[in-house]
Amino acid sequence: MDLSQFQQAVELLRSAQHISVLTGAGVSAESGIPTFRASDGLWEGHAIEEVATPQGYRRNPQLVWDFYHARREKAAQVQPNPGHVALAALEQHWADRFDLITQNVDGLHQRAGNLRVHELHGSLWRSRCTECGDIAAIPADFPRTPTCKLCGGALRPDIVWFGEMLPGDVFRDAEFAAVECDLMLVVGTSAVVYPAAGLIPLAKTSSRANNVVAAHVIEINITPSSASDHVDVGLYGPSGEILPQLLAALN
Ligand code: BV8
Ligand code: ZN
Repeated sequence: MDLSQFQQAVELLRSAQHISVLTGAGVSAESGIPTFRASDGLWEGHAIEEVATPQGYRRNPQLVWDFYHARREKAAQVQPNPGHVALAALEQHWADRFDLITQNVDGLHQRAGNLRVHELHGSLWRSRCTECGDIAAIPADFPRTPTCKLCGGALRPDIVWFGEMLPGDVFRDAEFAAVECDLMLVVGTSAVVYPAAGLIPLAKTSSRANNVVAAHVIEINITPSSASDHVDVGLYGPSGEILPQLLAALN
């Protein structure tokens, strides 16, 4: 990692008034959860269209549930890594001037202690009724083929699939956090999925009501991403190492 870039990142953190963080699958990689695109388009052996689209669910709801049951069981077995823990410590410091926007559905940010988490793509830990829309936490004794307790309708994972809208309230909060912040950390994302990736240029170009300084952007990734040309500082290495190093340099 480039030390002058690291020093620049520390200075930006020190002077930040409001921090927003955008995370992707890479922040959970060191916990043992496979990233989305490392598996050349196959996701744990499945084509994306089969398991992460409404068409795939309609075609074979059981296959989709088995895919998400397996990912939920895997997420239950792993622990937040030092990168997750460092992000929770950052929120402790900035409190209500800190927002964590995640594309991840594994719940590891919350398990590490983050409270202000905006889950853009839903959660492995919730179901949604295809009939009455009820959203419920998934219990330990969840059946393989689940039905709604309220109306008996078929349940689906409470996940945003390709071609589906993000939850309006969540995305609005995420946009607000991108506009409000004067520093955005972009951690472990290939930045190819929209509208999530659009939050990065939004942070850079937007200005807060009371001042014209738009946000600086720091990218933390093991390799450059689609966002790299637009970031102010790039720190390339594992986020589970870099985030704790940044935190230590602040203290
Ligand atoms: C929408 C479900 C429209 C949850 C996900 C053509 C047809 C249809 C749609 C589109 C199209 N073209 C564009 C679109 C829009 C589409 C899109 O953006 N497609 C992309 C692929 C081109 N977007 C959508 O469909 C969205 N909805 O547009 O609706 C609409 C409009 C009006 C009305 C109706 C509809 C919905 C997008 C959400 C899709 N759901 N997942 C789940 O099961 O997980 S997205 C999926 O990608 C995952 O959620 C994942 O989080 C997300 C982003 O990927 P990343 O998190 O970045 O993961 P990735 O593996 O790619 O990268 C990992 C990174 O980590 C890498 O950079 C790697 O270097 C780094 N890394 C690895 N290890 C480490 C590390 N970094 C640091 N440390 C490490 N140790
Ligand atoms: Zn129902």
